[in-house]
Order: sequence, then C-alpha cells, then structure tokens
Amino acid sequence: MTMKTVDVCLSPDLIHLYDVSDKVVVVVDILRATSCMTAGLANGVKSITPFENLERCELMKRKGYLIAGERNGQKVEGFDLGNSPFDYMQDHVKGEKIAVTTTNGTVAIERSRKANEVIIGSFLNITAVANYIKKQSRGVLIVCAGWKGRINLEDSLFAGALVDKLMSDFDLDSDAPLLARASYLHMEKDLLKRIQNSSHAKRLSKLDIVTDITFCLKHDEYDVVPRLVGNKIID
Ligand code: 3SL
Repeated sequence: MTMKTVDVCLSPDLIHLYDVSDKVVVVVDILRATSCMTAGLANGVKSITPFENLERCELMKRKGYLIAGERNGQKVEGFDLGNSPFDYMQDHVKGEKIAVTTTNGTVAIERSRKANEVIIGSFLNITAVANYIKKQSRGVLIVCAGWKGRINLEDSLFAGALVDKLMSDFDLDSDAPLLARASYLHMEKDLLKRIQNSSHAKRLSKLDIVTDITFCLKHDEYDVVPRLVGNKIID
C-alpha cells in the first residue's frame, strides 16, 4: 500500500510548484489570521468569509456581515474587528457571519482554493487538525502564509510541529517537512522566546500586542477543525 504524503509550502508565492487538486491543504498564519479564525469558530462565530481584496470585504457590511480587517498589523479604519484573537472571542460576535481580509493569511487561503479540501490550522487546534488529517485518504500540503511572499519563523515552526505529529502515518514529499520539523524540535522548549525574536513578532510588539502573541502560541486550546466550504470557513 502506498503511504500518504505530507509536504510544506513555506510561502504562498511557491504554491504554483504544487499540485493541490488531490490534497488536503492546511493553511497556517499563526500571527494571527488562522489563530483568530480558530478562536472565533470555537467561540461561536457562525462563519468566516476570507477576502484578499479589502474593498470587496468592506462591501459585505451591507449584506449583514461583521467586517474584520488588518493591514500591516493594524485594524482597518471603520471595520468592526481587527485581527486579534480576542476580537473574535467577544460576546457580540457569537452567531455572527464575519468577512475578513488580512495581509497574508487570507491571501494564502485564496491561493489554496484549488485544493480538494482547505482546512485552517494553528497551535490552538494543532492536535485536532492532526487527528482529522490522519483520518483522510489524501496527501497533505501545509501552506505557510509567511509575510508578503517571504518565509517566516512562526508558520514554519507550526508546519514542523504538525509534520512531527503526522510522521508515523505519512511519507515526506520533499525536504521542506524535514527542515521545518528539525527547526521545531530545536526550538519547541522555548517557543515564546524564539518567536518573540521573529520579524513579525517584532513588528507586532511595536503595536503592543504581546498578549496576542502569547495566546497564539498556546497548544490545543480548542478541538475545532475549521474548513473552507464554498466561500465560508465553518467548523
Ligand atoms: O498577515 C496576516 O494575515 C495577519 O495575520 C498579520 S497580523 O498578525 O495581523 O499583523
């Protein structure tokens, strides 16, 4: 029997190198888009519709959606929510439909649309995601959102942590999973310190959102597995 495979795409700009049509794609943007989506759906948000384009996202307000958005880490003026997981955990968002646009996370989701299935990963739901993937018959590609086409530390480390959980059931499709896993195993003991040193954590620290970073690194807070169904991400 041929083993299923797992691979890691370290930037959405590299996704053209992969045939995702028969794959489960796990999109990850630890700081902070996919952590927000995980926390929101776990806390009762009805659905989350991702947009690459800010103006298209804004138009959803007229259709009764709450609109969430961030550019360069900062909340978009006039939007209902920013890109903090705590925005997605407020009482008034429960049962609501959210339309969201972010600098990298929603771009990575858009570019993964050709996949057989797209799911949303974060440290907050990593074990639930691993267990879900193990039950599927297809290979897996972990797509890291990175930063404007560049590779980042936190998404690569999540990819390594997920590869580590999948290794007994999956063959590795390239060297990227090996690289990501080795980095994760090297840094897992002091993840917060390591990630506080990353370029994006430094960017966010200037905005004084250290609490968000600490929260986004918590493992297994939730057991939801958000999935893209049509245009909506639902639990
Ligand atoms: O790029 C993104 O999608 C965001 O998650 C970035 S930020 O953490 O809100 O700055």
